[in-house]
Amino acid sequence: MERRNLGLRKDELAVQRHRSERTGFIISAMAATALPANKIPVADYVSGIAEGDRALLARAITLVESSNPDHGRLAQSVLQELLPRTGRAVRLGITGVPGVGKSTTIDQLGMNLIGEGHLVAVLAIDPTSKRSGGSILGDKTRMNSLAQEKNAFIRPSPSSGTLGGVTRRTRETMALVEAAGFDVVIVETVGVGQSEVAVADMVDFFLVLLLAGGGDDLQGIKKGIIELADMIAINKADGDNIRRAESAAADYKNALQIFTPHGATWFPPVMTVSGRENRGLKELWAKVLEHRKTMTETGEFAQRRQVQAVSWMRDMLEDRLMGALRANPSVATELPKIEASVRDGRLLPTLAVDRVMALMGL
Ligand SMILES: Nc1nc2c(ncn2[C@@H]2O[C@H](COP(=O)(O)OP(=O)(O)OP(=O)(O)O)[C@@H](O)[C@H]2O)c(=O)[nH]1
Ligand SMILES: [Mg+2]
Repeated sequence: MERRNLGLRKDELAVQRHRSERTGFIISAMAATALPANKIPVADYVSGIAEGDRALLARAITLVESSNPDHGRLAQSVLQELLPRTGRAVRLGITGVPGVGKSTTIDQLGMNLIGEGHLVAVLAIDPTSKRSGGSILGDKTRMNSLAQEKNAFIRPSPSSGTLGGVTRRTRETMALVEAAGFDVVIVETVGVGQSEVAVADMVDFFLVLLLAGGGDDLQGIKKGIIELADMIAINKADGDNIRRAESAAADYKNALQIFTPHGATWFPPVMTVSGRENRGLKELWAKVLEHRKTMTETGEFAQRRQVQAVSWMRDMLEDRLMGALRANPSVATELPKIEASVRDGRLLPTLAVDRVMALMGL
């Protein structure tokens, strides 16, 4: 047993063992060997993932999430080889304030899709996870059904790093799960801060979940999320709440007319759903497919993916440059002093930046 553990941290092992018990993943012959994750040859990762091997997929994701540069390089080689197998999934982003019912909806929608023969992967971007210890998918009870489903793959948000870093890792994980044959990838993000923009920038369809709430039914519009939305769903339209949800939907419909440009191919629909009661989710998925068909016909689908690929590259470039900056020893020594001078008003921010750039040789 001890030999098998080689190369995996204790916590990683615990997670893997836990996951395989819960979902019944088959541990492959390859993963069962004593090889640490960074000693498995690229070709074995590639063929294993292409065959849908969950254990190798999980280990490749671990490489993607690792901060070790050797792991990073190996992950990039694997991703490059798998590139032709990526891009075929329906990529759906879901956002909404905490408690709006994202996980419940994903759980139910995911089960519906698995019932239709799909393979569903759920990833998360949770900028708050550092503080809250990974709330978004950490609480297993939130996706009870999917968590036990062998045709589902749930991966919580990488628990550390900048939003840029988390975004990169989620994109790369998306590529890996697609290569492993998952044909629906759902990315959940909590509706705070910049993470919505990041998710909207990596999916084909961005769904905003809202609640009918007393008086502030247009809360989403204030935040500017609506401009990113390909669809709005008022959730928890069940029990006593149905009428209120429908009235909120009418308000949003009106408001959206102001935000959608004239001549747009897609007019974001507004629906009421109940994730808990599986109400409206069939219609919701039909809209996702309709959007895909319409946008494919006009060429906007391909265009969106192209723009996203470039923005992925730019985000990575920024991430890498910032990484190089932080890793530079002279910057590490000088930066606190430079920042202190800026704080005291002795040095202009622009000149401070010049100095840092000079330290980098730029
Ligand atoms: N009535 C009703 N309650 C729901 C529905 N969906 C979720 N809930 C309840 O709302 C609470 C929050 O649901 P979650 O699915 O965890 O919400 P979330 O948006 O994923 O929350 P965070 O991950 O914390 O941001 C839970 O108590 C759910 O049981 C629904 O469709 N109807
Ligand atoms: Mg959740």
